[in-house]
Amino acid sequence: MSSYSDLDRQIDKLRRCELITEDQVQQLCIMARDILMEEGNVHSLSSPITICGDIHGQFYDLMELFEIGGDVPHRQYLFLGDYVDRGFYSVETFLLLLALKVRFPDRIMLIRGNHESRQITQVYGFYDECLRKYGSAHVWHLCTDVFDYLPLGALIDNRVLCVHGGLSPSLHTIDGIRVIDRKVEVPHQGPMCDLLWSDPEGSLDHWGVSPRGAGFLFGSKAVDEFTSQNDIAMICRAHQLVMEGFKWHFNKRVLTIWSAPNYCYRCGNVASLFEFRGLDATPRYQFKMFNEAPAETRGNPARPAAPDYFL
Ligand SMILES: [Mn+2]
Repeated sequence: MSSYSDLDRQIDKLRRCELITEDQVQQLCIMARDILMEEGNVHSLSSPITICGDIHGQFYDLMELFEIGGDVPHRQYLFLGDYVDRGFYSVETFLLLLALKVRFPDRIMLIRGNHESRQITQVYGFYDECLRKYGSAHVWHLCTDVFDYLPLGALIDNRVLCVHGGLSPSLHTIDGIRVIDRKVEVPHQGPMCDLLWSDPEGSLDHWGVSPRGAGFLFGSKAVDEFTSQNDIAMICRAHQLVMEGFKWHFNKRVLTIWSAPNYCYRCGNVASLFEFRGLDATPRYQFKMFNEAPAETRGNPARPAAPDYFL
């Protein structure tokens, strides 16, 4: 087993965007799995907490995020998934977040996004990156095995439900999420798939077909019913690029948070963090906005930008 000092050295290395060895990755993934296995599908957390949306391998922008939001373990973080694919540093990004999780399990929470999947990462970059940086698919296998253990959601102060995508027509209660057998590859359909793939749609009452080909579009009445039945104040999710970094839907009962500035190094969007401090009579929170890391700190991208379609 690695000691904390070994782990701290690996974290220092990863913070410099340097790779740790394959043996260290293996050890880290074993420890991470043991921790994640003990977490429920919907992990309970307490405010104050900083909630972050998609990162997508933009390592140097993640460093900006910690610069703006404060460091682990001084701040408590919840990341809403999509750590990998698209950006140039999925390996370093995921391994750093995982190492922080192992080192400070109660101060950083990682839930699963639709990109934390064997199938998606073979198309959108993470698999190729592992092959390029480690010379084999071993690290990809280790990481994607950890993906299966990531929780599907988190519940803050019993009143704010956090998931990567959104609601599912086949889930009416949070208890219904709690009993899913999550320790599998993301299925192509069904409740687990929907939690990771769905999007809010303002023009809908209930449910619509998603143009993504997975998950659903959910409307205002679907949100009404779910929030009142489960006595929650709001749903916080990520999954969709918003140029302004965050977006409210349905009279502030659903929030989209996006934390990859200048997504794919060319979208020109700002990113944000959601600092949630609790619910009294009204929710107390603050958004912190941030831009991409300066070009001189991020080095040269190893390959051209990704194609047009943003999953
Ligand atoms: Mn997503």
